[in-house]
Amino acid sequence: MALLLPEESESQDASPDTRKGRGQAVRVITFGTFDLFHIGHLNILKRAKALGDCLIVGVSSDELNWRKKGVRPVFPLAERLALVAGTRFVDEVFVEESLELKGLYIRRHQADTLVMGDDWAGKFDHFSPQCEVVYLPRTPVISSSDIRSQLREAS
Ligand code: C2G
Repeated sequence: MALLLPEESESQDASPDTRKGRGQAVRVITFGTFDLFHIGHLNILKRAKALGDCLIVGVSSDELNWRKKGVRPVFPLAERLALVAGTRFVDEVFVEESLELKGLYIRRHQADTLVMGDDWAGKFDHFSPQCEVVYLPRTPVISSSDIRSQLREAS
């Protein structure tokens, strides 16, 4: 089942065939570049963690960003990994090498729930037989691309 959750609501699925229903730790996974780490990134990590007990984050490699989005992140991968891992909401980080490997990453990390911002709404619904898919509203106004443009204009 794919869900588009409003601000501050929680996923309620506690049926007996879910980890939550069995009283086990619920594993949540999310993905992103997290370049120029900002409040929108912190908010989604905080809200993703609130949907479970353990938050695992796939941080997109520099190569993936260049190949898929034509963008070179300002902060190198090692720093983006460290920033994400350094927040108190994140339990594990790994490198997302390919957008096409999401199914594998979800299985490998035994994720019960996939969380993405609603700029991705509908894009990952096909994973719903594998795990719950939740889209959270983006934090308004701020984005890494806007920060990049503002810095360019200011220089
Ligand atoms: N985000 C947000 N609010 C913002 C900006 C970003 O909620 N104002 C969310 C995005 O929706 C995403 C996460 O923060 O879920 C990471 O955002 P980006 O670093 O922009 O990630 P993106 O480049 O969209 O990469 O496999 C998917 C991609 O790697 C996602």
